[in-house]
Amino acid sequence: MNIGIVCYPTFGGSGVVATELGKALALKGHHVHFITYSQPVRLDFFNENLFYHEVYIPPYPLFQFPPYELALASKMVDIVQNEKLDVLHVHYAIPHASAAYMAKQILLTRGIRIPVVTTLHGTDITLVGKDASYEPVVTFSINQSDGVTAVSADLRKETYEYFAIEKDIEVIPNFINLDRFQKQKKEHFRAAIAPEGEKLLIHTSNFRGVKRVEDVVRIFAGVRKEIPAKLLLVGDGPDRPRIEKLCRETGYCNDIRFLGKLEAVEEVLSISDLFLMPSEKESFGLAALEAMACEVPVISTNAGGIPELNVHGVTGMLSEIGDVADMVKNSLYVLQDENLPRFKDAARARAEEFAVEKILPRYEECYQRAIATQMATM
Ligand code: GMT
Repeated sequence: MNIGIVCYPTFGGSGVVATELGKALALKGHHVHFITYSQPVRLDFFNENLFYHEVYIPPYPLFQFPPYELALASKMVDIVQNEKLDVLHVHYAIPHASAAYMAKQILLTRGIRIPVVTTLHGTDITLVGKDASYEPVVTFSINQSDGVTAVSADLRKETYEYFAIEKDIEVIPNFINLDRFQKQKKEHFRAAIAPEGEKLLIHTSNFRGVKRVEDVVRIFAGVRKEIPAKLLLVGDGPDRPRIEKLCRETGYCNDIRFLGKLEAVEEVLSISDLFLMPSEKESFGLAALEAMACEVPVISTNAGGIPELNVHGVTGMLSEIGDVADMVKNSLYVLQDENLPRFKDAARARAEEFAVEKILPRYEECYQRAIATQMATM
């Protein structure tokens, strides 16, 4: 198949999923065309089946807000027509689904039919999308898609609750490349960071409000009061200054390290004992899946789709949003030497259920169905 993938090129979960999907499809022999405003960060190799098309917005003094959606739709028209795409797969509804609708209508006037598959990732539905500023366009463009997928059953439920959706939404969960995300031998690295054999806790995110990174620091402080431990914070974002201040206030500043945006996150996950995900919203929790693949159990909230991944008492433990005391108690339980090995093994075993090889065929089937649905309307 000739597949167009539209996504955000950043470290965010939707961009990572879209890029890993495109890479896996290309390795299977499909031709994959990425259409984004810059090279996706996870597009770290090329083969003969991978193509990248940059969306360019010519600057003009009148544009206080550059019209990205129009430039994107125009680029989609160009690539679908000239590269003879069979299907367009857009990740994150805003503004990709509506841009795809516009491209589809323009192409129709040229006698070209292109099926569009929209994948809903999370905040495009649960936070941004349901805001009245976007809701009518999001509802319309989801309903105009030929195939719609959501990354968890919870996200599908929320989409039906918040929007008047007439389409069937298929749940296709996030997936993981187990060759890359596996425990690596990095003992020298661990010895440098935790020389006294301290337990290592880790959190990775974009440091936004929904991630509740303050709770990460409070959980760590509670654990640190009881046992020797260190905290690794991976990522960056708007909440970082507040988090740094809180770290100083806990008195454990010297046990907390900010590592910034790391590409080889699997290397630090490999030396960690416990992953903290106290999110307020999380449609799936790709970061937790990456940790589990590296044999790191997860202390999380029960928000959104997290319980569809993290199994309470098996791969980690779940608490109510904001219940820091419970998350401290759970962390100390999982970290006990008699408990940790079985949690680590179970985390890896659970991650294996989401191997890319298992999930990829479901996207291929989804494309085939979208193409067939389009044909049936001709
Ligand atoms: O909020 C983020 O972490 C970024 C966001 C995105 O769309 O880029 O992530 C969402 O999509 C991921 C991939 O499907 C999911 O694993 C995350 O759970 C989801 N984040 C939220 O729902 C907050």
